[in-house]
Amino acid sequence: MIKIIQGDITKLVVDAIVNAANNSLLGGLGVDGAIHQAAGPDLLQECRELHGCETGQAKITRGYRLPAKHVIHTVGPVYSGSSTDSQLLRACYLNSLSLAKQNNLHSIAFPAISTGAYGFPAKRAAEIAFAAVKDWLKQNPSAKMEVTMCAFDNATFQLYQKELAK
Ligand code: AR6
Repeated sequence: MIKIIQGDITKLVVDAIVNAANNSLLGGLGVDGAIHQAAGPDLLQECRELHGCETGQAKITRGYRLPAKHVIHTVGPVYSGSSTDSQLLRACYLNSLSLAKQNNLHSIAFPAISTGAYGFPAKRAAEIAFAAVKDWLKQNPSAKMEVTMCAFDNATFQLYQKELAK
């Protein structure tokens, strides 16, 4: 099942929220900064032990002071206009969902990965995100995964409404 909301992902009560991180996994601005701020310093300490993350891959930590039990850290592509951008963005969604399933989680919330500092055009990113999630849910019905697509700004929320209606 896919739900959409507009708001702050750090407030969501789910098994895992996804962080749009960078390769270092040592924090940053945007949603990454908000998640580390809300989770507290123990999150950074656990992230240090992960030794970074490749673009398109995902790693899991606990959620610490967040209402979410876990954080799945994924690294979106820095938008360059090449076709690998789309493949890597799709991989972020698929790998995060598979990691959630492997950890027996049943609810996950995603921010609009790569559409802030990393410059991915929001409309194309929304299309890729929804196609990836829909494909994964179709292929993994036994996971009983509840997916929340969290838009921060109203423009992204409107794109998500259109994608959900498709
Ligand atoms: N809840 C939900 N979405 C949010 C929140 C929030 N609290 N805050 C921002 N967004 P960005 P990226 C939205 O830049 O493009 C960091 O420095 C935001 O409006 O956070 O993947 C990392 O360390 C946008 O729609 O992530 C990396 O260096 C979306 O989250 C780099 O930025 C993604 O914007 C990653 O860039």
